Amino acid sequence: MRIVALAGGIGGARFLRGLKEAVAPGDEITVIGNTGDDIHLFGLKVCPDLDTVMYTLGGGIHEDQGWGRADETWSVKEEMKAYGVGPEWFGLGDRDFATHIVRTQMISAGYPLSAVTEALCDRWQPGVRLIPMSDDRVETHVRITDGQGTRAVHFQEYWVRLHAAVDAEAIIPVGADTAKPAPGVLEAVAAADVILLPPSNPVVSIGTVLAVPGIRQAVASAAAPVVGLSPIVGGAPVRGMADKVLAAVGVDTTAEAVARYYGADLLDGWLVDTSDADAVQGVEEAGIRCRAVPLMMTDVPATAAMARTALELAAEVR
Ligand code: GDP
Ligand code: FO1
Ligand code: CA
Repeated sequence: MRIVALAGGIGGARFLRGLKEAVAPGDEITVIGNTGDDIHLFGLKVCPDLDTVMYTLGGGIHEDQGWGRADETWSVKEEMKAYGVGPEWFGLGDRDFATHIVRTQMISAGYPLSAVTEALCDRWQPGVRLIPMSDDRVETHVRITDGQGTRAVHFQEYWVRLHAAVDAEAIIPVGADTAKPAPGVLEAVAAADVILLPPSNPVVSIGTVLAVPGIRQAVASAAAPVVGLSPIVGGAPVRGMADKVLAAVGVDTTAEAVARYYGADLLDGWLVDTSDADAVQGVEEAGIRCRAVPLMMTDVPATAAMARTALELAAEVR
Protein backbone atom coordinates (compact mmCIF):
# COMPACT_ATOMS: atom_id res chain seq x y z
CA MET A 1 0.00 0.00 0.00
CA ARG A 2 1.25 3.52 -0.85
CA ILE A 3 0.58 5.97 1.97
CA VAL A 4 1.15 9.73 1.69
CA ALA A 5 1.17 11.90 4.83
CA LEU A 6 1.45 15.68 5.04
CA ALA A 7 3.40 16.65 8.15
CA GLY A 8 4.70 19.51 10.24
CA GLY A 9 7.13 18.90 13.10
CA ILE A 10 6.61 17.37 16.51
CA GLY A 11 3.00 16.24 16.18
CA GLY A 12 3.49 14.96 12.66
CA ALA A 13 6.73 13.17 13.46
CA ARG A 14 5.31 11.43 16.53
CA PHE A 15 2.32 10.26 14.50
CA LEU A 16 4.59 8.95 11.73
CA ARG A 17 6.57 6.90 14.29
CA GLY A 18 3.29 5.12 15.15
CA LEU A 19 2.27 4.85 11.50
CA LYS A 20 5.53 3.00 10.74
CA GLU A 21 4.56 0.44 13.41
CA ALA A 22 1.02 0.14 12.06
CA VAL A 23 1.75 -0.57 8.39
CA ALA A 24 2.50 -3.91 6.79
CA PRO A 25 5.91 -4.87 5.36
CA GLY A 26 6.15 -3.52 1.83
CA ASP A 27 3.88 -0.56 2.52
CA GLU A 28 5.55 2.69 1.45
CA ILE A 29 5.17 5.96 3.36
CA THR A 30 5.87 9.26 1.60
CA VAL A 31 5.94 12.34 3.83
CA ILE A 32 5.33 15.79 2.35
CA GLY A 33 7.02 18.05 4.87
CA ASN A 34 6.26 21.64 5.81
CA THR A 35 9.03 24.13 5.03
CA GLY A 36 7.17 27.27 6.11
CA ASP A 37 8.92 27.12 9.48
CA ASP A 38 12.31 27.42 7.75
CA ILE A 39 14.52 30.21 9.02
CA HIS A 40 17.87 31.58 7.87
CA LEU A 41 20.27 32.12 10.77
CA PHE A 42 24.03 32.81 10.80
CA GLY A 43 24.08 32.32 7.05
CA LEU A 44 22.54 28.83 7.40
CA LYS A 45 19.18 27.45 6.26
CA VAL A 46 17.37 25.74 9.15
CA CYS A 47 14.41 23.47 8.33
CA PRO A 48 12.77 22.71 11.71
CA ASP A 49 9.90 20.51 10.54
CA LEU A 50 11.95 18.49 8.04
CA ASP A 51 14.64 17.96 10.70
CA THR A 52 12.12 16.97 13.39
CA VAL A 53 10.68 14.28 11.09
CA MET A 54 14.18 13.12 10.05
CA TYR A 55 15.59 13.05 13.59
CA THR A 56 12.47 11.52 15.17
CA LEU A 57 12.16 8.67 12.66
CA GLY A 58 15.96 8.32 12.39
CA GLY A 59 16.48 7.99 16.14
CA GLY A 60 18.37 11.23 16.76
CA ILE A 61 15.66 13.44 18.23
CA HIS A 62 15.78 15.02 21.68
CA GLU A 63 12.72 13.09 22.89
CA ASP A 64 11.46 15.46 25.60
CA GLN A 65 11.82 18.58 23.45
CA GLY A 66 10.52 16.95 20.29
CA TRP A 67 12.99 19.11 18.31
CA GLY A 68 16.78 19.22 18.00
CA ARG A 69 19.25 16.49 18.68
CA ALA A 70 19.72 14.15 21.63
CA ASP A 71 23.06 14.40 23.51
CA GLU A 72 23.48 17.98 22.35
CA THR A 73 26.25 20.43 23.33
CA TRP A 74 26.12 24.20 22.91
CA SER A 75 29.69 25.42 22.32
CA VAL A 76 28.99 27.14 19.00
CA LYS A 77 25.95 28.89 20.47
CA GLU A 78 28.05 30.08 23.43
CA GLU A 79 30.78 31.36 21.12
CA MET A 80 28.26 33.22 18.96
CA LYS A 81 26.94 34.87 22.13
CA ALA A 82 30.50 35.80 23.11
CA TYR A 83 30.84 37.56 19.78
CA GLY A 84 27.55 39.35 20.43
CA VAL A 85 26.10 37.82 17.29
CA GLY A 86 22.40 37.01 17.70
CA PRO A 87 19.74 35.91 17.77
CA GLU A 88 20.20 34.09 21.05
CA TRP A 89 16.56 33.02 21.40
CA PHE A 90 16.69 30.13 18.89
CA GLY A 91 18.45 27.11 20.41
CA LEU A 92 20.83 25.66 17.84
CA GLY A 93 23.08 22.91 19.25
CA ASP A 94 26.47 21.80 17.91
CA ARG A 95 25.17 18.54 16.41
CA ASP A 96 22.22 20.36 14.85
CA PHE A 97 24.54 22.99 13.35
CA ALA A 98 26.20 20.20 11.32
CA THR A 99 22.87 19.46 9.62
CA HIS A 100 22.40 23.13 8.70
CA ILE A 101 26.00 23.44 7.46
CA VAL A 102 25.66 20.39 5.19
CA ARG A 103 22.26 21.59 3.96
CA THR A 104 23.46 25.13 3.24
CA GLN A 105 26.64 23.87 1.57
CA MET A 106 24.65 21.61 -0.77
CA ILE A 107 22.15 24.37 -1.58
CA SER A 108 25.05 26.74 -2.31
CA ALA A 109 26.42 24.08 -4.67
CA GLY A 110 23.12 24.22 -6.56
CA TYR A 111 21.22 21.23 -5.20
CA PRO A 112 17.47 21.77 -4.64
CA LEU A 113 16.10 21.30 -1.12
CA SER A 114 14.46 18.01 -2.13
CA ALA A 115 17.83 16.56 -3.19
CA VAL A 116 19.47 17.90 -0.03
CA THR A 117 16.75 16.34 2.13
CA GLU A 118 17.24 13.00 0.38
CA ALA A 119 20.99 13.22 1.02
CA LEU A 120 20.54 14.03 4.72
CA CYS A 121 18.06 11.15 5.02
CA ASP A 122 20.66 8.78 3.55
CA ARG A 123 22.41 9.11 6.91
CA TRP A 124 19.32 9.01 9.12
CA GLN A 125 17.34 6.29 7.30
CA PRO A 126 13.95 7.52 8.61
CA GLY A 127 12.14 4.63 6.92
CA VAL A 128 9.91 6.99 4.94
CA ARG A 129 10.50 9.07 1.82
CA LEU A 130 10.67 12.69 3.05
CA ILE A 131 9.97 15.32 0.39
CA PRO A 132 9.75 19.04 1.21
CA MET A 133 6.48 20.57 0.05
CA SER A 134 8.48 22.83 -2.30
CA ASP A 135 12.08 23.51 -3.36
CA ASP A 136 11.18 27.18 -3.42
CA ARG A 137 11.60 29.40 -0.37
CA VAL A 138 8.45 29.74 1.74
CA GLU A 139 8.61 31.34 5.19
CA THR A 140 5.62 31.80 7.47
CA HIS A 141 5.31 35.23 9.05
CA VAL A 142 2.80 36.39 11.65
CA ARG A 143 1.26 39.86 11.86
CA ILE A 144 1.08 41.09 15.45
CA THR A 145 0.47 44.32 17.35
CA ASP A 146 2.40 44.94 20.57
CA GLY A 147 4.33 47.75 22.27
CA GLN A 148 6.35 48.25 19.10
CA GLY A 149 3.23 48.68 16.96
CA THR A 150 1.88 46.45 14.18
CA ARG A 151 4.45 44.40 12.27
CA ALA A 152 5.13 41.00 10.78
CA VAL A 153 7.52 38.68 12.61
CA HIS A 154 8.93 35.35 11.45
CA PHE A 155 6.86 32.44 12.77
CA GLN A 156 9.87 31.22 14.77
CA GLU A 157 10.20 34.59 16.48
CA TYR A 158 6.45 34.58 17.20
CA TRP A 159 6.62 31.12 18.76
CA VAL A 160 10.13 30.75 20.23
CA ARG A 161 10.90 34.34 21.30
CA LEU A 162 7.40 35.70 21.92
CA HIS A 163 5.89 32.35 23.05
CA ALA A 164 2.80 33.28 21.05
CA ALA A 165 1.90 35.57 23.96
CA VAL A 166 0.27 38.17 21.71
CA ASP A 167 -2.57 37.39 19.36
CA ALA A 168 -1.75 36.45 15.79
CA GLU A 169 -3.66 38.86 13.55
CA ALA A 170 -2.73 37.15 10.28
CA ILE A 171 -0.61 34.23 9.08
CA ILE A 172 1.37 34.98 5.93
CA PRO A 173 3.20 32.09 4.21
CA VAL A 174 5.60 34.39 2.36
CA GLY A 175 6.47 32.95 -1.05
CA ALA A 176 3.72 30.32 -1.05
CA ASP A 177 1.82 31.90 -3.94
CA THR A 178 4.79 31.54 -6.31
CA ALA A 179 6.13 28.25 -4.93
CA LYS A 180 5.91 25.04 -6.93
CA PRO A 181 5.39 21.56 -5.45
CA ALA A 182 8.74 19.80 -5.13
CA PRO A 183 9.51 17.04 -7.62
CA GLY A 184 7.62 13.90 -6.69
CA VAL A 185 4.97 15.59 -4.54
CA LEU A 186 2.09 15.62 -7.03
CA GLU A 187 3.09 12.21 -8.36
CA ALA A 188 3.05 10.70 -4.86
CA VAL A 189 -0.38 12.21 -4.12
CA ALA A 190 -1.80 10.93 -7.42
CA ALA A 191 -0.40 7.42 -6.87
CA ALA A 192 -1.41 7.14 -3.21
CA ASP A 193 -3.75 4.46 -1.92
CA VAL A 194 -4.33 6.49 1.27
CA ILE A 195 -3.59 10.13 2.17
CA LEU A 196 -3.29 11.03 5.86
CA LEU A 197 -3.36 14.41 7.60
CA PRO A 198 -1.58 13.69 10.94
CA PRO A 199 -2.38 15.69 14.09
CA SER A 200 -0.12 18.55 13.00
CA ASN A 201 -0.85 22.24 13.33
CA PRO A 202 -3.75 22.75 10.90
CA VAL A 203 -2.73 26.31 9.95
CA VAL A 204 1.07 26.67 9.98
CA SER A 205 1.92 23.03 9.22
CA ILE A 206 -0.76 21.25 7.17
CA GLY A 207 -2.25 24.57 6.04
CA THR A 208 1.10 25.78 4.72
CA VAL A 209 1.68 22.56 2.76
CA LEU A 210 -1.81 22.92 1.26
CA ALA A 211 -1.05 26.57 0.41
CA VAL A 212 1.55 25.58 -2.20
CA PRO A 213 -0.37 26.00 -5.48
CA GLY A 214 -1.44 22.65 -6.82
CA ILE A 215 -1.08 20.60 -3.65
CA ARG A 216 -4.54 21.16 -2.14
CA GLN A 217 -6.14 20.55 -5.53
CA ALA A 218 -4.13 17.34 -5.96
CA VAL A 219 -5.13 16.01 -2.53
CA ALA A 220 -8.80 16.98 -2.98
CA SER A 221 -9.01 15.33 -6.40
CA ALA A 222 -6.88 12.29 -5.57
CA ALA A 223 -8.40 8.84 -6.02
CA ALA A 224 -7.16 7.95 -2.54
CA PRO A 225 -9.34 8.52 0.52
CA VAL A 226 -8.12 11.38 2.72
CA VAL A 227 -8.28 10.85 6.49
CA GLY A 228 -7.20 13.35 9.11
CA LEU A 229 -6.67 13.24 12.88
CA SER A 230 -7.58 16.14 15.12
CA PRO A 231 -4.69 18.00 16.79
CA ILE A 232 -7.27 19.62 19.07
CA VAL A 233 -8.32 17.45 22.02
CA GLY A 234 -10.93 18.59 24.53
CA GLY A 235 -11.12 22.03 22.93
CA ALA A 236 -7.40 22.79 23.21
CA PRO A 237 -4.14 22.01 21.43
CA VAL A 238 -2.26 19.17 23.10
CA ARG A 239 0.83 21.39 22.84
CA GLY A 240 1.90 24.50 21.00
CA MET A 241 0.02 27.50 19.69
CA ALA A 242 -2.57 26.03 17.31
CA ASP A 243 -5.31 27.96 19.13
CA LYS A 244 -3.56 31.27 18.37
CA VAL A 245 -3.08 30.60 14.67
CA LEU A 246 -6.57 29.08 14.30
CA ALA A 247 -7.98 32.32 15.75
CA ALA A 248 -5.95 34.28 13.17
CA VAL A 249 -7.81 32.47 10.38
CA GLY A 250 -11.18 32.73 12.12
CA VAL A 251 -11.49 29.07 13.12
CA ASP A 252 -12.64 27.92 16.56
CA THR A 253 -10.28 25.67 18.51
CA THR A 254 -12.47 22.57 18.34
CA ALA A 255 -12.10 19.18 16.68
CA GLU A 256 -15.18 19.90 14.54
CA ALA A 257 -14.08 23.39 13.46
CA VAL A 258 -10.73 22.07 12.25
CA ALA A 259 -12.45 19.39 10.14
CA ARG A 260 -14.66 22.07 8.57
CA TYR A 261 -11.56 24.26 8.05
CA TYR A 262 -9.96 21.47 6.00
CA GLY A 263 -13.28 21.05 4.20
CA ALA A 264 -15.46 18.16 3.05
CA ASP A 265 -14.02 18.58 -0.46
CA LEU A 266 -10.65 17.56 0.99
CA LEU A 267 -11.46 15.23 3.90
CA ASP A 268 -13.25 11.91 3.57
CA GLY A 269 -12.72 10.89 7.19
CA TRP A 270 -11.80 12.55 10.48
CA LEU A 271 -10.76 11.08 13.84
CA VAL A 272 -11.54 12.98 17.01
CA ASP A 273 -10.56 12.06 20.55
CA THR A 274 -13.07 10.24 22.75
CA SER A 275 -13.31 13.43 24.82
CA ASP A 276 -14.71 15.14 21.71
CA ALA A 277 -17.29 12.47 20.88
CA ASP A 278 -19.94 15.22 20.84
CA ALA A 279 -18.25 16.56 17.69
CA VAL A 280 -18.94 13.42 15.65
CA GLN A 281 -22.45 14.38 14.62
CA GLY A 282 -21.43 17.85 13.44
CA VAL A 283 -18.53 16.49 11.41
CA GLU A 284 -20.77 13.85 9.83
CA GLU A 285 -23.31 16.58 9.00
CA ALA A 286 -20.47 18.39 7.18
CA GLY A 287 -20.21 15.31 4.94
CA ILE A 288 -17.11 13.84 6.55
CA ARG A 289 -17.14 10.36 8.12
CA CYS A 290 -16.11 10.71 11.75
CA ARG A 291 -15.13 8.43 14.61
CA ALA A 292 -14.16 9.18 18.21
CA VAL A 293 -11.15 7.17 19.39
CA PRO A 294 -8.27 7.79 21.86
CA LEU A 295 -6.03 10.34 20.15
CA MET A 296 -3.29 10.98 22.72
CA MET A 297 0.12 9.92 21.39
CA THR A 298 1.33 8.85 24.84
CA ASP A 299 3.66 6.19 23.42
CA VAL A 300 4.34 4.40 20.16
CA PRO A 301 1.76 1.63 20.68
CA ALA A 302 -0.99 4.20 21.39
CA THR A 303 0.04 6.13 18.29
CA ALA A 304 0.14 2.96 16.20
CA ALA A 305 -3.43 2.24 17.31
CA MET A 306 -4.48 5.71 16.11
CA ALA A 307 -2.76 5.10 12.78
CA ARG A 308 -4.46 1.71 12.38
CA THR A 309 -7.85 3.29 13.06
CA ALA A 310 -7.13 5.99 10.48
CA LEU A 311 -6.23 3.33 7.91
CA GLU A 312 -9.41 1.37 8.78
CA LEU A 313 -11.53 4.50 8.33
CA ALA A 314 -9.81 5.11 4.99
CA ALA A 315 -10.82 1.62 3.89
CA GLU A 316 -14.42 2.32 4.96
CA VAL A 317 -14.74 5.60 3.06
CA ARG A 318 -12.80 4.45 -0.04
P1 GDP B 1 5.21 21.43 15.27
O1 GDP B 1 5.60 21.79 13.86
O2 GDP B 1 6.37 21.07 16.12
O3 GDP B 1 4.24 22.39 15.90
O4 GDP B 1 4.39 20.09 15.09
P2 GDP B 1 3.11 19.82 14.22
O5 GDP B 1 2.60 21.02 13.55
O6 GDP B 1 3.41 18.61 13.37
O7 GDP B 1 2.07 19.37 15.35
C1 GDP B 1 1.69 20.29 16.33
C2 GDP B 1 0.34 19.82 16.79
O8 GDP B 1 0.46 18.51 17.31
C3 GDP B 1 -0.22 20.67 17.91
O9 GDP B 1 -1.30 21.42 17.40
C4 GDP B 1 -0.66 19.66 18.96
O10 GDP B 1 -1.95 19.94 19.45
C5 GDP B 1 -0.61 18.34 18.22
N1 GDP B 1 -0.33 17.21 19.09
C6 GDP B 1 0.79 17.02 19.81
N2 GDP B 1 0.68 15.89 20.53
C7 GDP B 1 -0.53 15.35 20.22
C8 GDP B 1 -1.22 14.17 20.65
O11 GDP B 1 -0.73 13.38 21.47
N3 GDP B 1 -2.45 13.93 20.13
C9 GDP B 1 -3.04 14.79 19.23
N4 GDP B 1 -4.27 14.50 18.77
N5 GDP B 1 -2.42 15.94 18.80
C10 GDP B 1 -1.18 16.19 19.31
N1 FO1 C 1 11.50 25.41 19.67
C1 FO1 C 1 11.54 26.10 20.84
O1 FO1 C 1 10.51 26.22 21.51
N2 FO1 C 1 12.72 26.67 21.28
C2 FO1 C 1 13.87 26.60 20.59
O2 FO1 C 1 14.91 27.15 21.02
C3 FO1 C 1 13.86 25.86 19.36
C4 FO1 C 1 15.02 25.69 18.61
C5 FO1 C 1 14.97 24.87 17.47
C6 FO1 C 1 16.13 24.59 16.75
C7 FO1 C 1 16.10 23.78 15.63
C8 FO1 C 1 14.88 23.22 15.22
O3 FO1 C 1 14.84 22.40 14.14
C9 FO1 C 1 13.69 23.46 15.92
C10 FO1 C 1 13.75 24.30 17.05
N3 FO1 C 1 12.59 24.55 17.79
C11 FO1 C 1 12.64 25.28 18.95
C12 FO1 C 1 11.28 23.99 17.36
C13 FO1 C 1 10.72 24.87 16.27
O4 FO1 C 1 10.34 26.14 16.76
C14 FO1 C 1 9.48 24.23 15.61
O5 FO1 C 1 9.25 24.93 14.44
C15 FO1 C 1 8.29 24.25 16.58
O6 FO1 C 1 8.17 22.97 17.04
C16 FO1 C 1 7.02 24.71 15.94
O7 FO1 C 1 6.93 24.22 14.66
CA1 CA D 1 6.42 23.37 12.72
